[in-house]
Amino acid sequence: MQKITLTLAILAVSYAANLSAADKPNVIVIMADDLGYGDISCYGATELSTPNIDALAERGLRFTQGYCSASTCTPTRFSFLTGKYAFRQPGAGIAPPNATALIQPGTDTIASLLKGAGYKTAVVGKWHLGIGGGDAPDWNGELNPGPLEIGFDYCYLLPTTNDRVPSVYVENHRVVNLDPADPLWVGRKKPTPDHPTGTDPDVRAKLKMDWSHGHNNTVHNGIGRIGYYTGGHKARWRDEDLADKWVEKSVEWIEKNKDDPFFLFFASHDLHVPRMPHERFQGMTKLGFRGDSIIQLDWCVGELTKTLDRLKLTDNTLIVFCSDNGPVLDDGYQDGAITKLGDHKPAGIYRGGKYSIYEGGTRTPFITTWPGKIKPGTSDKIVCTVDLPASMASMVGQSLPEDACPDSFDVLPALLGKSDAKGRDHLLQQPNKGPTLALRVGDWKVLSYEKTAPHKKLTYEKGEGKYELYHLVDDPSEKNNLARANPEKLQAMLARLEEIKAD
Ligand code: NG6
Ligand code: CA
Repeated sequence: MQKITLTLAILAVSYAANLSAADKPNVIVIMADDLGYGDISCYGATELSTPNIDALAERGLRFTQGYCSASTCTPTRFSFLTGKYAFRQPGAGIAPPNATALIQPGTDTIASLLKGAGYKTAVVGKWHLGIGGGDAPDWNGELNPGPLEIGFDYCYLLPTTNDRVPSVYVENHRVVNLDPADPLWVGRKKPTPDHPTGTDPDVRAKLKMDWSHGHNNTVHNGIGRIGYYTGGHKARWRDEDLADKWVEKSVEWIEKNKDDPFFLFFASHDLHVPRMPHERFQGMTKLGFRGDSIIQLDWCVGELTKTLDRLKLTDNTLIVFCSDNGPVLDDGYQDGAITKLGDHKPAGIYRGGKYSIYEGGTRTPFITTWPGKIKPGTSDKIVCTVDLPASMASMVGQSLPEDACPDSFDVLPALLGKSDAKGRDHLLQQPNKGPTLALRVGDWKVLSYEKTAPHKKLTYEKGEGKYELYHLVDDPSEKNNLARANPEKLQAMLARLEEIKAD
């Protein structure tokens, strides 16, 4: 590991030697939520159109083998920020409403590395990595530690997810608009017998969007949530307004920081459930609110790129567009995602989706643009969100501290579409938390089910056996398990997986 770190550091320094100050571009990472490989038109969707995301692909590089590191949110976001696979970190599964900060102050992150290189840094949107310390977040007091303790100068957050309580914004260390006379309480049990929940038949009959599984605790904005909360009424948001808020806060922050190099992590909640886009987007597709949320996401991308144009920052900004995991249709609400699906293929040709260890879980849209620096086209290099910390550090000439970002590879040449770029030669894939893991090496992929997968119920398919082996070029949809037919390859792949786990 040390050798790799040292090599990365040397690479970073040598690359940095060729850089001038003008080569410290602004960096915006736009991470969509639950967006699948086939969900946008530049990746083959025909039932809806995403002109603003397509425009990124037209003037940039569209990756056909771009991955997120897990098929659920918290582990992917953890790995994206820290450059470390989430299976190495205890507690890095899907975070519950009252989770405290998963990434401890002082941890090197993509934000701290860029900050160290003189960048202004911000995260706007979904966090879902826990916030605050102690036994539970102090929702009425200081929410510390949080993003500000791991390299971000500013944050405006949905602290958990849009289906988890509390339905409030957090700005830096505080809940926004919280009235001390109406304190916020978040817990795991109904606080009073008359507390409105989605399981009460009278309440359920009046819901704006009914639940299908889970999501029947506290009702807010006519929608049942995961977890219970009371109070904080003035602080509560409407689902319909979230996307507008992310754009408003991002634009404000970009305007304020336009004279310095900046890094913005734009963490959209679209298209995570409950899919309740703004009224102006409702009904824009024939796919129901899942499709309409994709249009809302596309609108956000358009607002960000328009802002860069207006401020004349486009040519000096590297945008990375990606997703946190693959697609899911029914994720707990009856929103028409299944009934209105028609010919739309959320994961494209890939098997599985969110929660799954198959390609559909992690092979997701991945686009880089930097006009004048990245030649437009497509790339089949393997890149992953976990590589962004090392790659961005390399770009700005920051060497990685020892032991920082251990699983993050410098794939900058691949991200920039350099002709001699290699990308990754191997990649570990994870559903939520261990022990099910997959390893891709070159064109081969092994799936190892050591115990029951954590989300068996929700996974699109079950494993055919304890191990599966696929040749991804001959069989991209992972239909033909070669484990029994090719025991030597299987053993070699499993041995490599064990090596990486022990690293
Ligand atoms: C699951 C939720 C699902 C979603 C997911 C996290 C139920 C039944 N399912 O536990 O709706 O919230 O967690 O999604 O409650 S993620 O994209 O943030 O990982
Ligand atoms: Ca997600």
